[in-house]
Amino acid sequence: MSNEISALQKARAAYQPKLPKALRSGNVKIEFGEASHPASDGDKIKKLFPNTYGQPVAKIVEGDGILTAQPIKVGVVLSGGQAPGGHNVIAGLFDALKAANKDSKLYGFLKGPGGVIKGKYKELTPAIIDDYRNTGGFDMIMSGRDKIEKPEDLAACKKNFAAMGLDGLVIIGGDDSNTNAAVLAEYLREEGSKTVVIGVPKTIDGDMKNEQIEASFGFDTAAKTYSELIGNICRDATSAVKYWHFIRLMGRAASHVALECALQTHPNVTLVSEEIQAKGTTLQEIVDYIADVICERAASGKNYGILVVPEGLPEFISDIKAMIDELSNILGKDEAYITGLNDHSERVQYLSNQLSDHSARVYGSLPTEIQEVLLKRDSHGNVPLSQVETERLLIDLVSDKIRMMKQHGETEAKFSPLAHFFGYEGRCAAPSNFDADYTYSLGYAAAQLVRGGLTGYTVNVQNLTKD
Ligand code: FBP
Repeated sequence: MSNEISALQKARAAYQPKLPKALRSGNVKIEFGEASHPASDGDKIKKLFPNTYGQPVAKIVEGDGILTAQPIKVGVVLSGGQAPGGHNVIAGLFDALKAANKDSKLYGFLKGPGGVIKGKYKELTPAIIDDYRNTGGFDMIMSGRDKIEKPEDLAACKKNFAAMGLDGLVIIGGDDSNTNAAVLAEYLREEGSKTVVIGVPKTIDGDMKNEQIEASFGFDTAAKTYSELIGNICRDATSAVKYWHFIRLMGRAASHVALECALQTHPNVTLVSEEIQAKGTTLQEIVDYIADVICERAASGKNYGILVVPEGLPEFISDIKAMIDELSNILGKDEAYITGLNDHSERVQYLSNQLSDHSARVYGSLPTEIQEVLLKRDSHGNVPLSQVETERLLIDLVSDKIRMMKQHGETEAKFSPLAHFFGYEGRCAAPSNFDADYTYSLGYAAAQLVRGGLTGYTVNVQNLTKD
């Protein structure tokens, strides 16, 4: 690949992300507020995190504080799925550390948490950082989905940090990775290590939100990128007037991406998993609903349209969810045996005998590829939903339904479907100005928490657009 960068890349590289007023002043302190407490399971969490539970809310404000101005060494790791702005978190962290003391050092752990456990890292120099400012992707140091939770992995981290003389580690990741950050922070404090751990919430899925976190970074850019693609398809559909486009969007269990894109592009049908779950809708009811819309549009001469479906949908359809839960239980007990079976049909036969009658019927009605995907779990126990081609499943089932309706003379609809999946196309787009500013500020703020010696905190920036 050539090292030449395009005019657009040059313009993005020159963009100076905006910081909130307090961070801009260069003179900050940390103000402590009320003790924090989890929304649920307080007692259980307190037992698991005796050293870091209930720490006071910390706010970074302008003023003279006791944040260290000594040179410090900080590590950073990108974890989980790519999200636009990850590089700017690192750039913000780097700039803040250097602004406090030019001799401070930032090390990037390679390929996600696995790099932290193995002690694989590189020093991040000004030249490296400059190459990646305002760019999408996580390729500066790459990402991974390993967990840091086994006793030997935690001990390996402590050893690596001691050898590096690390004052702090910043973990940029989703809910699973921030759980990792909390576990590591607790362990290191218990062990008397000087390394503090700070989490930065990231995911395009938009489902890491609470009173403090208004949005997770990457969501804004990803939703805009997918919306542009969907908008183009809408125009194509109304130009060609002959295709129904079934578009699946990434977002794991949450429908936030699908809903945001629907608000931006107005497709004919948008399925929202949370609504489907709340109503207890079955797969057949969804298929009937889609077929009705297609037939109604056909009756007014429109044999084309757009349907948007969130990737997490299967887990929210009542009968499929029940079947996935049963499968998870069976896999929990017999995974080695099931994956050891050579043949797909042997696996289906075995599972059909173990599943309840209804779930066995639902499982049996799915295409082979989907049956196989539902047997996989990632290292955090999630079904790899991005591999379930829900749009194709719906196309198959809706086609059957319309064929039957035609046979009964109930419709004259012409149904020519096309399937699309947008996920990886949006996760590494250049960050929007919002994500570029937000992530740079997150990194800048994380540096202040490390300078303050805080551990077990998740960083957040509020009211970014206000002064
Ligand atoms: P995170 O939860 O790690 O942010 O991942 C987000 C995501 O993009 C999901 O939307 C998607 O289901 C998943 O990653 C895909 O995972 P992978 O990158 O392992 O294929």
